[in-house]
Amino acid sequence: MKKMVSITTAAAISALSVAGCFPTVYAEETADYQPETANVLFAESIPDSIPLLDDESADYIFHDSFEGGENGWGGRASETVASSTKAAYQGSGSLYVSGRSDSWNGPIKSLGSEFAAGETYSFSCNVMYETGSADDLFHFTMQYDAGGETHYDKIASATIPKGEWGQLANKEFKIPDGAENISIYAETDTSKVSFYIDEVIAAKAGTEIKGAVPRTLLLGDVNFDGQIDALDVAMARDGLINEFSDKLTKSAADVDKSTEFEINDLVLIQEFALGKTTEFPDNAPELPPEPVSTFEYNSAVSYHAAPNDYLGNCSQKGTVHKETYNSINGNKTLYVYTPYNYDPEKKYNIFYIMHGGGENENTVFGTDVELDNILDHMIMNGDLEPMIVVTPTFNGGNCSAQNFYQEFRANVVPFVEGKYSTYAESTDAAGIEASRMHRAYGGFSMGGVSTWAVMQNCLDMVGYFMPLSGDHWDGNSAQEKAQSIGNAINKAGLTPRDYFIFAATGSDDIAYPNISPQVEAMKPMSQFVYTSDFSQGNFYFLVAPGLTHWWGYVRHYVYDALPYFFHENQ
Ligand code: FER
Repeated sequence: MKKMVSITTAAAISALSVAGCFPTVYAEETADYQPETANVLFAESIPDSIPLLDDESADYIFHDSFEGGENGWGGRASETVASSTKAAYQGSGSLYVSGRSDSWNGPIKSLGSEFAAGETYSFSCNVMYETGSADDLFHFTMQYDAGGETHYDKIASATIPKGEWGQLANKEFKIPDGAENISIYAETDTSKVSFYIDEVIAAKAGTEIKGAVPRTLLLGDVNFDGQIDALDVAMARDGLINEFSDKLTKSAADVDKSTEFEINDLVLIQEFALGKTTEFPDNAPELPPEPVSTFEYNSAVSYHAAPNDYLGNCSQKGTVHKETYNSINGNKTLYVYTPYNYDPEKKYNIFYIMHGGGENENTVFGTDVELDNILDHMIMNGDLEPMIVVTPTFNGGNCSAQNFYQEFRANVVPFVEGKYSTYAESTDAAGIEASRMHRAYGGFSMGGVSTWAVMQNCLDMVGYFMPLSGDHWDGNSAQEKAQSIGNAINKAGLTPRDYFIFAATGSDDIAYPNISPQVEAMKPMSQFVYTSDFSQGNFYFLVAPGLTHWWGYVRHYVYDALPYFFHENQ
């Protein structure tokens, strides 16, 4: 269906002039512009912004439009399925599914005896969702029994942008031979987002069933026809008077991205349509500063040893679990500390802490360090929120302190966080990245070396870092070491609110002469804002007077640093 264009460019210009805000230079320049010619072109090329369903109902076997009922649809599991007038692709009703506990939950309908196994049909379903990620992958699926098994065959799949109706359609879908108990349903690929379906149609094979075409944003293309021309000027002018009915249209008209559609946007669209300009100015407001926590930091925290009783047994003990897992460096062991009263229904921050050279995964919870006792007391006394602490190892196979980050990414994090309850909603890359501000990594000596390497290579996984008595081993000079970290941060595209570093050592530690120059080289860099008040900055170096290279001291650095983690940028 095509629409005739009734408004002319000249009319659009005069409307602007009437508005009184139009630059005066236009009279001459419009002389060689030919609105008539342009309008002939527009009349040929402008489709309706939302294609209407063809009224070829003769070919339809059913057409569920959810105008006031569920049309025989229900849920596959315990999700809620109900007709809704909050959104509709056509008419005023649709079917809404919410409370989905799995991606395969969704609205389902069984097909009647008019559908036969071995026959081919045309199926179409329109889908829309309003929350969560910018787009989502949906499937329109057929469930049936055959050969003693239940099968799930995809009729059609599509990635649909948030807030837009999109179609899942297949005009030649064959119901497999021998299929019985046949149903059709809509689902997502992985998300549990709530969604709407509308105008579900089945028809004779080959029937072209029209459906929703999601619009894509192009600044100035107010009518979503793929070009910026006189019709957009006319629609924009209407929008100024009557306001746009939906957000995407307003965004397309707000060509300077000021977040408001105003007369200057109309002028800019006009200039563009006339060929006077080829781009729009960017007046996007600067983003407001990210919220900061109200945690009471000390801005220059100094060394304090944990109280003596923190080193002994605690009446509220957590549990240290021995775990074995397969890794790129062979079969390995690590330990997982879960806090007193660990509840797998809750989410916990997680801290991975690495031993030093000549040590192993037993060291940190072993008799030399007994960090679990300190953690127990800190959590019991409210110094620390209950959290999970993991002691992996860089021993084994081809593993080293410098390349442990590979195993950390490939095996350690997915294994541990698939088994214990952290903020990671999934252990794929997206789930780990989304929870990175709830994940910390630290280590002593060679474990400190591994910490800088994890920082350089796993910024997408970890938000908080605690290098203890170890420096970075990429770079010959302090400047090169600092720069290699800075480059990784730039490459990750992070801001200084996205990562926090609490480094520590003793003034008499053998590593102090290595770390101190690196810290000094980092301080002036734009990526680092030096303070232990992480509501204001992101980098601190605690130096304990007189202390040497020994876990007996270093465990107290953990006591000082760990309460400062996990408050920012949640
Ligand atoms: C340092 C980083 C690591 C350092 C020493 C180590 C002397 C490790 C030493 C070892 O495990 O023997 O900056 O400084």
